[in-house]
Amino acid sequence: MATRKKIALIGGGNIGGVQAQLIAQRQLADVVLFDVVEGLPQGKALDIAHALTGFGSDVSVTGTNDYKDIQGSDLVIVTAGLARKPGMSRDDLLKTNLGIIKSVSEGIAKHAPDAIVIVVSNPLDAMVYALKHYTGFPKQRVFGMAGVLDSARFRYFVAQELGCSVRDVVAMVLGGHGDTMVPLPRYSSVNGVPFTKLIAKDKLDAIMKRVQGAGGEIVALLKTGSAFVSPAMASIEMAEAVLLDQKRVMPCAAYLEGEYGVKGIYVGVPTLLGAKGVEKIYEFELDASERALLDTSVKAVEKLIAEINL
Ligand code: TXD
Repeated sequence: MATRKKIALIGGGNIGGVQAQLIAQRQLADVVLFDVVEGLPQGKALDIAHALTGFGSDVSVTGTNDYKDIQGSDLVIVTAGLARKPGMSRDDLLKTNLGIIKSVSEGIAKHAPDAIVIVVSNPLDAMVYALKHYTGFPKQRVFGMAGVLDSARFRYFVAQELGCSVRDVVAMVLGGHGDTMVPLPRYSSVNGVPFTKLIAKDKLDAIMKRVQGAGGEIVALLKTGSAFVSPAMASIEMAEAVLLDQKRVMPCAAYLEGEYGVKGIYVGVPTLLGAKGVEKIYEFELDASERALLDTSVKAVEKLIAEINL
């Protein structure tokens, strides 16, 4: 008899709490919320558990400060780390979050050595690279959440512009999770009609600029942290693709070994997500301007990864 899958959420902060709630509401898996702050994961888990009756959900939701409790997790999602404050770039989090990712990697490698790991912590492209390095897990089992959020933002802004349902809008965003990310309007469409055929260039350029700055826009408004519902939702869409073996085609930060002419770093590319993690990387032709934008983004990621010097 198939038993329920198990997800460990490493980081019980703003995003972790929403992730736990979404997993419970969707009855996706049993969930263990881990954090280093005493009481935080336990309190959030208990609160969500008290809502299971309302959700009509029978998953188990627990909180812990002990890595032993993540034993046997099929999937681990990592949000451990500091979030941005106004005026901070994602890169400003590098040194602090690198130390956190090192300790998190040790806990995962010891207690969930066969798990698939989705990294969310910023600066994303460097943190996912560091976690793969520290855990020694194969590239298929370690990947980052960025493009699903960035493309969700792209889809939302286009749906708003056209007054159509978000369900009929698909979008592709490549590259690093930063200001140099590469929205691809040519490969984004409303029911098959490319954005470039539906929206005037100046308006589309303004939308793409807003997508690149969307994280910072929320940080400036919230003042005390960064986006958390939309990143949680994006990571749970990826978690579902893995745990339900959905073979979704989603932009993920994946480890490249020659794809798109890139070697040895994580970059956002279209991937096939299923039970084994990143099961395939899709390469498609880019025109000269798209290629130039991707090269700029790759250079930004390479610079960041060089700084962590692993
Ligand atoms: O698209 C994306 N990938 C980004 C990611 C979108 C938005 C936010 N992005 C990043 O996720 C953000 O810049 C942060 O680096 C992470 C988590 O964001 P969140 O908003 O959840 O931050 P919080 O609320 O500060 O939560 C972080 C938790 C907090 O409860 C700490 O106690 C915990 O991390 N923490 C740890 N957990 C485990 N182990 C260690 N060592 C640890 N240190 C701190």
